[in-house]
Amino acid sequence: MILYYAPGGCSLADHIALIETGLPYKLVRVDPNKPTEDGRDFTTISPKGYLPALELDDGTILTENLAILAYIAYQAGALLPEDGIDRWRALEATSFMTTEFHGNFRPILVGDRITIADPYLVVMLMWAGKNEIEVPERLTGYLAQMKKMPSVARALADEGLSLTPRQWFTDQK
Ligand SMILES: N[C@@H](CCC(=O)N[C@@H](CS)C(=O)NCC(=O)O)C(=O)O
Repeated sequence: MILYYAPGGCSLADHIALIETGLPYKLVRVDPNKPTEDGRDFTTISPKGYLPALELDDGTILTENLAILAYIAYQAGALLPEDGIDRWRALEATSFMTTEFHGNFRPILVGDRITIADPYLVVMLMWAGKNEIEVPERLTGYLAQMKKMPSVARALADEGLSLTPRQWFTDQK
């Protein structure tokens, strides 16, 4: 699989999920109005021009965070409980973030297991930090815990980002 990403963009959620599951993947960086890292016009890969995009092993391109995160979870048999209400809560929370994250940040965590909602919430909370938007202490504590996860630290390092989002987009490679 190939994840087309922009450093610190919402594709970071998929990047963390890929690392967390241990599935094999490659990264191709996409910057606005530039050829992809490997020299292609991104709109020939994904005509919408939006990130993230995931290229499956058969060349199929999948877009939309909710679909990509659910696909990663399905392939790995992880990050999305197989049944029970937590499965639907994880999808509910991820859908809420993809559609409504510009609204209020709310405590929407699912149970005590990591699901596909968590990497997305990490990105949203980091964006909040970058924009100096205050979030409830409970979520600040959650983010501090999540930043200690090896998958989060590795995804940030791979994208050339610091743990302090305020510096994002100025300290990129
Ligand atoms: N609904 C999409 C939204 C994706 C999205 O907004 N991606 C941003 C990067 S974080 C983007 O590619 N923006 C490009 C643009 O606005 O032209 C999803 O959840 O995947």
